[in-house]
Amino acid sequence: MPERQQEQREVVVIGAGVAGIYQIKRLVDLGVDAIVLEADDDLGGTWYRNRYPGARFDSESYTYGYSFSQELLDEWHWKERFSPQPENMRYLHYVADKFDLRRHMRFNARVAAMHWDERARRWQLELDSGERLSARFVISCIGALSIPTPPRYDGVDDFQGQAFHTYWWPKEPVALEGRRVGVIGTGATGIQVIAEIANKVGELYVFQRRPNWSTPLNNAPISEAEMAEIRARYDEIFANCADSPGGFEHVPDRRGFWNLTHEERVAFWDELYRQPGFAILQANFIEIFADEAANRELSEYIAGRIRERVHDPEIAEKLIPKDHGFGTQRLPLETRYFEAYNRDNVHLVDLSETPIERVTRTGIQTSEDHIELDLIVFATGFNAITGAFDQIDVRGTDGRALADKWRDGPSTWCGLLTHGFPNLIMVAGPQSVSGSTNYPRAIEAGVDWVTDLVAHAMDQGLTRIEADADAERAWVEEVKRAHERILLRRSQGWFTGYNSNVEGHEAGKVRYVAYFGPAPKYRARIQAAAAEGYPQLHLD
Ligand code: NA7
Repeated sequence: MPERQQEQREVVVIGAGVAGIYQIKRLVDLGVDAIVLEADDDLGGTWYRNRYPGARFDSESYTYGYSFSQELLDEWHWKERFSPQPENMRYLHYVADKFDLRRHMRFNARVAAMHWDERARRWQLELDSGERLSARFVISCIGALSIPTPPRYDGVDDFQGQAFHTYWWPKEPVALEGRRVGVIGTGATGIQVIAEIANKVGELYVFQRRPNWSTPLNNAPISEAEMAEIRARYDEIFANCADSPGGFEHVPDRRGFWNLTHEERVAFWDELYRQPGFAILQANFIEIFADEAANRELSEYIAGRIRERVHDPEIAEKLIPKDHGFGTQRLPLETRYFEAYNRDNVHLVDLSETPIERVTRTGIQTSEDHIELDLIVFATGFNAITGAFDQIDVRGTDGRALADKWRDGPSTWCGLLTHGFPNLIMVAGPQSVSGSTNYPRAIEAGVDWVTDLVAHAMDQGLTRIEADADAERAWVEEVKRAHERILLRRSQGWFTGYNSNVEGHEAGKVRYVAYFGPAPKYRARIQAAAAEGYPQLHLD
């Protein structure tokens, strides 16, 4: 313990991204003594880091922004239906400045450890600088996709050119013109970056292990007049999002897949394919998520679209997923992604046929070829949802490590608290609904719930809040049941906790990291818990 007086806070919020910004706003308004600790040197979280070319929302911008301030809604003009990263950062800065939140944030403050002190009923936190703080409550806003996972190929460190994960895309401009660029990974990130840089680089090599389904984003500018209409409709927009299973304005079609003819379904899909964003997924028939025959028919339709757009039929086949149905993994949205493969400078390297053997000093060696490269971009994903917790040495009651408790997968009550770790409250935590919906909508609901709990604790003079072990077990069972109901249960992606670059997260080992029931049902459940005086929690 250092000589000087240790800093004591009522609440420490970890992370100054979309969740942490709103969380600190609510706590400040409540008059709570709170501070945000942010590991990075600025706010913005995912939007601060993911500055690779092509990074943008795939939620409609006006459904992504915060809903809490009428003034903010009146002032802010979203310029594109799906706003790009630089604009998103301007927005988050605008919010932080408008509400004077920056003075409650400390940057370059990475939490290395937090240990529960049962006697004091406080968390003792240690930053990687060695500095210590103590807090009654810790609210984690640490990001579901904040721990990038580069591949574990031999020789990665030997490469003499530039190489980085998309999450670490440098702030300074990266030369692309005339260069030989390799992109490894074809998830939502790879698909954005590939489509954006295909016509800017010399040669582009796409290293694809498994293709993903992807459909058009259908982005467009938002004019002053349209923005005025959106502003007038904000109440309705947020009410629609709150009512929909995924937190979007797109509402599932309930006519019944099998009540329509094949021709009627195709006509409907033709219309959805032209619509913006996740309409093709969220406004589709609900049967596509659980009924294999329905899903197969839709997948075949989308495959047909890919065949239409890619000139070379062999390449088209390689870009069509054969191992999972449409919408059973996170759906990437694209802008002229498939057309990129019609360019002479874009080369698809199918790793299922010619796997990468190693990275060399000058490029990538596959089982067939050595490909010379100037720049390698790893779009290889994240240690999703639990990864950011694993980075902190979190010790609960009896010194138990959270990483141990969650070794085979997380276990929480509604993604908000976890037994054995009192006073740690999670916004968008594992097994909450956030991972599977329009993030900020779920985040706002989560922050509001957490803030009410903190207010309740202050009111009642509570110093210890812990999830009940049985209530937690029941929630984990509910999370599993929701998985079992949908085809997604068999897919390999971060929704099911798969990541080939992380030990123990291999294919076939499902980690129940997110709740896939409808968002309104989830929200009703946590609101009911609050209304009933939190029977699933031990309050003391
Ligand atoms: P994802 O969706 O996890 O995609 C990662 C991609 O990288 C995927 O195509 C993987 O192929 C591929 N990958 C991962 N490791 C390797 C190795 N070692 N070799 C070759 N290819 C590899 O991450 P994203 O960043 O695209 O998206 C994450 C979320 O960020 C996204 O859903 C948005 O919400 C924002 P695989 O399928 O595993 O064979």
